[in-house]
Amino acid sequence: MALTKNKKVLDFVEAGAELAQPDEIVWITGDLGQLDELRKEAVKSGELIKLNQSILPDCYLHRTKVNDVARVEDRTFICTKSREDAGPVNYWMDPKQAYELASEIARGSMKGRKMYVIPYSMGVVGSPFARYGIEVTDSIYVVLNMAIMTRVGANVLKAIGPDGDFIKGFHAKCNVDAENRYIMHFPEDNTIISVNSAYGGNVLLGKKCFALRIASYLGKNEGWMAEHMLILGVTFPDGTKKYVAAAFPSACGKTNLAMLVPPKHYREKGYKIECVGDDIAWIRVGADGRLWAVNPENGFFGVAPGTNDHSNPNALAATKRGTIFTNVALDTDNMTVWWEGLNDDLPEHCIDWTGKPWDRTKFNKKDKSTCAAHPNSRFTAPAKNCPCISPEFDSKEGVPLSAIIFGGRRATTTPLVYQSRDWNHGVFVGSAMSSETTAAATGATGVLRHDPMAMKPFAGYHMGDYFQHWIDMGKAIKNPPKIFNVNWFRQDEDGNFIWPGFGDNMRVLEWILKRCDDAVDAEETAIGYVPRPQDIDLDELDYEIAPGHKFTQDDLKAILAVDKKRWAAEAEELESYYKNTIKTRIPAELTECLEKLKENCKN
Ligand code: GTP
Ligand code: SPV
Ligand code: MN
Repeated sequence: MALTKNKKVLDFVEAGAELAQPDEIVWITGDLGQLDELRKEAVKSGELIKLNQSILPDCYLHRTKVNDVARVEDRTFICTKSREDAGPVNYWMDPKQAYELASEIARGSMKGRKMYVIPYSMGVVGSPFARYGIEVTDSIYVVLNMAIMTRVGANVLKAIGPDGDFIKGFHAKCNVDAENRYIMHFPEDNTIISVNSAYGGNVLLGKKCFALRIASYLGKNEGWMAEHMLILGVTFPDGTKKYVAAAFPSACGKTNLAMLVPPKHYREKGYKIECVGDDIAWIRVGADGRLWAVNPENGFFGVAPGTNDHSNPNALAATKRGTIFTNVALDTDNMTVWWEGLNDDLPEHCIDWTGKPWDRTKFNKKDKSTCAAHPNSRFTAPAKNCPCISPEFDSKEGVPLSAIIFGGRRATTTPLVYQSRDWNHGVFVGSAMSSETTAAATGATGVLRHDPMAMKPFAGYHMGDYFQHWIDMGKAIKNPPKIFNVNWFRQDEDGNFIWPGFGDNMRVLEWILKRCDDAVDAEETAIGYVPRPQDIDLDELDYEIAPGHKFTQDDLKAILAVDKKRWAAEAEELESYYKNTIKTRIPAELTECLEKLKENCKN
């Protein structure tokens, strides 16, 4: 039975049903009993595998088709009337053609299936930040994931009201045919259509599709920002708190930084990190002239491989109940999960992510085809499970930002940390980001590409206009956060990470926060302010870059150094990206910064 009298909602659901022709329409109420029934149904059909309920209560495993394991950037479209408005780094399709194509693919695709109607909120229901959506889908996996990742149910319909608007999302898994997979966005119609996939980022339409692509477009028009950023809170020994947002590309460390456990001597002094969000931030200018951020999500869709008790104990703890695992390995001795980097106890009896028996004697870390879990295997865990979740997680106003951090995966060139000179230079630093590609999207990994503000795959409009929006926002912020860039991923000649990373990133965070208070000096270099090596706390640091090679202050010096030759080449490359890719819509403020960088790198 329909849960609302809102005609726009009813018309949208009816149109979806008319097209896809499901046997039945089921409204998701948010009722726990209803979700329980759906879990049972999914276990019966094999869509979910029930895990050991005494070790992992309410946890399930799901395996996708092998052709459907990551976001598909080349099948993700921004469908604006004018091609120019989608800009140079998005794939574009004419909206009329896109609607026709999607209709053709989805027509009759839910025959013999049920269509679920999910009313969901991005943000706390009733908060000034909150935006509402309705996703219709034929996948129970999508329903159960959305129920973790967003706030779902009848109260959302109430908040939309009898005449309110919402973001329309239509998902049909069809035959999960990679050749007919399309993730289409219609920012001018507040509409998203996704067909022939059942993988997270392509089908949990509240996440990347709505909260970044559609929301970035709304933000540009309404004067706010939707960013691919974690939000964390730092508590200082004197009890004060500061908040930081950080944009890193997919699988480049947001979840890990958001839940960081500081080294022992920091904890003993009274430092604490709390997580507000691990992937998306919606940001507005507050009445006090500062930037205020909320996390519009309600759960974590986190990368499993590499997550362990040392790297991210908080994320691991969050996955111990009420979690859906996707494409990890199944330890059949005790019906628990395993992935590369969880521990050294390779399970003896194990089913790999493709559903085949796994032979641990053939395992070779460097060869992906021998891995038990897919490199982009994920956990969907409720945010409330996280031991370090911030008390501000549910705040309707959000948290004020002291710093914004950009960062990428760069084996060379980019130092461990540097600070921009001011807001506009910070925007330039974000626009100049490049990062090595990861398994979070299909295609080759480890390829260096431009990924401005970690938004290359997520800005729902022209990248040049997006840069301009950042510049314009700067004019509206009386008390802007300071902007930094970090790189945890510098490598030695043998490919070892030089910086210890993870909890030890606290040492860099501390310097960043001191800079926000003007409490520490820095060296001015060609690219911005870099720490003096003695200002990064290396106390009790015990890290081996390679067997027999302990990390010392010389290694720190090496990863703080600014190599002008490399940066001259970097600037030249960036110039070509601006000129040949972004072309006409580059703000003058950014070309000025580029000219200054080129000048600074001479001789
Ligand atoms: P998305 O969910 O795709 O947006 O990824 P994310 O940015 O949240 O990345 P996440 O924190 O899940 O980390 C991705 C991978 O990078 C994992 O395998 C981590 O173990 C690894 N990683 C994270 N932080 C660090 C770090 O400081 N140093 C090193 N060497 N690896 C890290
Ligand atoms: C990312 O790829 O940045 C993710 C995972 O956070 S997905 O939801 O698939 O986009
Ligand atoms: Mn992400």
